[in-house]
Amino acid sequence: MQRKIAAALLAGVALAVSVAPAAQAAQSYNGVCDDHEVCNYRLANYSGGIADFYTNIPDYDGYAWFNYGGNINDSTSSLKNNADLNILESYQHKNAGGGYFTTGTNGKRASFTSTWDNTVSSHYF
Ligand SMILES: [Ca+2]
Ligand SMILES: [Ca+2]
Repeated sequence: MQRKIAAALLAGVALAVSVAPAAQAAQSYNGVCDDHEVCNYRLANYSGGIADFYTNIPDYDGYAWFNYGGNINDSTSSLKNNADLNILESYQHKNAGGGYFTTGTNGKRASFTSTWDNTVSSHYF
């Protein structure tokens, strides 16, 4: 009898272990900076609010900062490009309009120059 209980407990543990990774799967725009995402931050040094995206975003208007609030358009001050294969292009205007700067694969920018601070309105990989 004790052996049966032990086997049942072990089965329960095995099930819990196998389920855990699925619960942690990366999700776009959930406030967590995951692999393969571009993660924008409201303030310098990756602080003050986050917006994390897995895909191109042609218009930042309508997205809000997690943990901070407010529209993300024209208010990014630092970012991470967690994409392994894709260079990130951050644009001054929506729909890839205006000037842009690039951030390499797995690159980071702890702060922007004054020209780019609080200007980004779209991004493309
Ligand atoms: Ca995420
Ligand atoms: Ca802009």
